[in-house]
Amino acid sequence: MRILLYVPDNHVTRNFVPQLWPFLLRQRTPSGHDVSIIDGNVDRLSIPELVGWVQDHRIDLVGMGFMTRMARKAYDAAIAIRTQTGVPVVFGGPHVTSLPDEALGRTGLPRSADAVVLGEADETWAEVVEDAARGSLKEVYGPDGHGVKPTLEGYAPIDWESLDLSRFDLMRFVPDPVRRLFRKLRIPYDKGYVVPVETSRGCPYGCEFCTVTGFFGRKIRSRSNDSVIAELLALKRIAARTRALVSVFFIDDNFAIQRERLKSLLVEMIRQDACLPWIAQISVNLLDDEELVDLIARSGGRFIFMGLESVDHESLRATHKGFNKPEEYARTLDRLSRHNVHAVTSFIVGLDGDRPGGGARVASEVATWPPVLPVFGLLTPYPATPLYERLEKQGRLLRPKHWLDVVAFKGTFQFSHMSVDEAEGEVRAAWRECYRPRSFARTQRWLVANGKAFDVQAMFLVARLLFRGIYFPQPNAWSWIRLIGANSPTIAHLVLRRLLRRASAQPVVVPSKVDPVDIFQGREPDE
Ligand code: B12
Ligand code: SF4
Repeated sequence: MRILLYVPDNHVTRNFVPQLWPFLLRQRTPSGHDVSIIDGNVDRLSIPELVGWVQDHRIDLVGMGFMTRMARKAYDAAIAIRTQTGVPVVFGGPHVTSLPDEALGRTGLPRSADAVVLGEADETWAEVVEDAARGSLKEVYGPDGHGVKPTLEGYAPIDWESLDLSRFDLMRFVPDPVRRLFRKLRIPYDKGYVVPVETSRGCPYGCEFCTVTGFFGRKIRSRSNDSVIAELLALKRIAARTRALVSVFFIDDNFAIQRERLKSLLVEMIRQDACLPWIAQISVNLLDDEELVDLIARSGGRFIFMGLESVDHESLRATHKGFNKPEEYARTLDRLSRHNVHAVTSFIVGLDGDRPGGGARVASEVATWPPVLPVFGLLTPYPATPLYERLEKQGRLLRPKHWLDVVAFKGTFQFSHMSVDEAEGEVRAAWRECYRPRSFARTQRWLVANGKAFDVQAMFLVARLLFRGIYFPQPNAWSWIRLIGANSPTIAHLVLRRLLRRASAQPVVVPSKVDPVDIFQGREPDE
């Protein structure tokens, strides 16, 4: 059979990190079948284009996996494929696991999938493919409707070396003049990839809004260190072969949830020279450990994504996240920053303790910390979460099927101390305050005053421009020019300092092969 694994886009943001599931399932497809992958977040095909692709490539089976906010696109695309080509469509992933009946046409919506796979499909996918090849797909895969929880002990490394990653090359978005500037600044990369790698699944914390504990379970399952190291070494080979800056996104829900296991992995990475710059998600409470932070830094850890959610105890308690202690945030961020590890701090607006003025309050707290990349979202009740169930019982859901009509940053339920308009306004206020030109300038001043290298300064500047662009989309070149103009003093400061330093240094030959970790190492090549 010819199989297409398709990731529907979310209409709103693009993301250029490949989704892991299609690569994982491709590897678990029994031999004798051809698997193609289209990630709609990168190749944003319209539905007619997708149907045309399925016909042109004579596809026999389509698999789609999606989060809640992509469900509408998935349903519409699947209906078009099924009715116009007759090719069967199988759904999997967190949304369909929560609401299988919706896709099977049992809730009043037209049927969109021939079959749904509940939970983790590592072990059920081969059966699905074989059933499809025989023309006898079942409607539902997964025991008792609860899904399978595979052990990750025998997890084979994803064979990234045999895959074409060019669609995910981030450097292709860099305009030529900027590339030339990169060369002048001796940034030695032709390509840039962020590759997802998982080492464990599960999280015991059970925050009220999160689907992870329900979907992956409280019990942590992990891969062997050897399997992870083999994958990292293969990525290092890709980096060296293609002059690419390959960064790894460890997509584990809570990378440090088993601290000793993580430490042993990081020690092995260092020992076996399997370090690449990496990003991971770690709860802030788990970073109160100097040894761990030191290992994170030495193994290539550069950014930690942490769900701080709020700076208010009441709001944190309301969402079952009382283990976050706002009074400890600054100390932890400072510890990270001393090791040249930085944080993407995620906040949720609209928690039950939140009140008008909260957006500005968070922004003023953030301004007192070492620089971070703050992101803000409006609390959204995802199906099958304790939050969804509570709000439903309390009669507070304003759009109970909000995924059928996703509007970014739009309220979907009645907040406890704010109107919907007020809550939406607080999100806007938080973004605006944290991404004002003066906040860019403050970040740059702090980095210089604290002796952070050019690479770190540049990384912050670029990341802050991109993050700002996600919330305040820059629809055309002119709006980017205005944004860059507004921040031109900061940009000029950064570039001039670099050029002046270079002018005063001896000429250095650009190395043909550079360890990708170097660029983020916190030291400058000419120092
Ligand atoms: C990495 C990640 C991201 C990355 C995505 C980049 C990337 N390339 O992966 C980033 C940081 C950008 C991101 C953003 C968001 N994310 Co996210 N993210 C994750 C995370 C941590 C890992 C995803 C992953 O790869 N998991 C490992 C793979 C193996 O698991 P899987 O994808 O579930 O696949 C398995 C099964 O589901 C199934 N399966 C999946 N698809 C298919 C398809 C078929 C055909 C079959 C048979 C089986 C199958 O089999 C797979 C193997 O067992 C998950 C949490 C988690 N642990 O999954 C959240 C998660 C997916 N994200 C979530 C959310 C809410 C978001 C955001 C909306 C947050 C926000 N408010 O902005 C955004 C939306 C981004 C967007 N593009 O629209 C939710 C989704 C909940 C839901 N019901 O929709 C999750 C589950 C976390 C949570 N807190 O609940 N995310
Ligand atoms: S700590 Fe993170 S992954 Fe775990 S339940 Fe809370 S939000 Fe979800």
